[in-house]
Amino acid sequence: MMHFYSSPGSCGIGMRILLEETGAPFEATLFNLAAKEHLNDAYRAVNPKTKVPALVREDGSVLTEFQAIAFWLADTHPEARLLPTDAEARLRVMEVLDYMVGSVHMRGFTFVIVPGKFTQNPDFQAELVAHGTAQIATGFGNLSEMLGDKAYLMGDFSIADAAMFYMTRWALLKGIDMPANIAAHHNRMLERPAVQRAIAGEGIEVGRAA
Ligand SMILES: N[C@@H](CCC(=O)N[C@@H](CS)C(=O)NCC(=O)O)C(=O)O
Repeated sequence: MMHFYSSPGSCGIGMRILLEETGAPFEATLFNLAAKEHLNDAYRAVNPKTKVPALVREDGSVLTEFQAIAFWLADTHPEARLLPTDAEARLRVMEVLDYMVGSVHMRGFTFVIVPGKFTQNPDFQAELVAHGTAQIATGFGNLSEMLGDKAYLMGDFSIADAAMFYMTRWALLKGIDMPANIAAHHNRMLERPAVQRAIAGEGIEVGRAA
């Protein structure tokens, strides 16, 4: 059986949603990142990058990085319809996923949520939070344009929506404003049974957007 490594409250919720969407059986190990539970030798042997999410597949091989795991899950579970089949549309999914993970998450939310990873100086931390907050505003602005009046980023649900959900959850927790269509996307995601199972599995609270 596959083994999923995550942490409640992390970006791992996005991947767990996709696992639940496939219906594939998996076991999970959940780390408390703040307590540095993921920085142990056993997990270093699984994922030397010591990040979550990571997925150990049935054959024992390990996949890391959100985009890679998501594309693999989608391609190996075509019946779950997590990715368009058209080459151009798949490329657009890759494009928006990379933007969300590489820019909005890494250059935005990371600075807002864990500025203490970068500096112990409270003034510098405040600058990082301000910088991250501005990056998130730009990011949500661009994502709002991409979403438009569609139900999901690509029209139909895809792996990209799971990534946006982990960030809309963080935005709610941090009191960060979201454009109305992004807030509606968050609430729409909450209606999906796979999202509800993933939230229960990670044991987290997820609010509705106003
Ligand atoms: N590029 C990685 C990023 C994953 C990542 O940054 N995960 C965070 C949680 S949201 C993490 O593992 N943090 C623990 C740490 O940095 O020690 C991906 O796309 O999966």
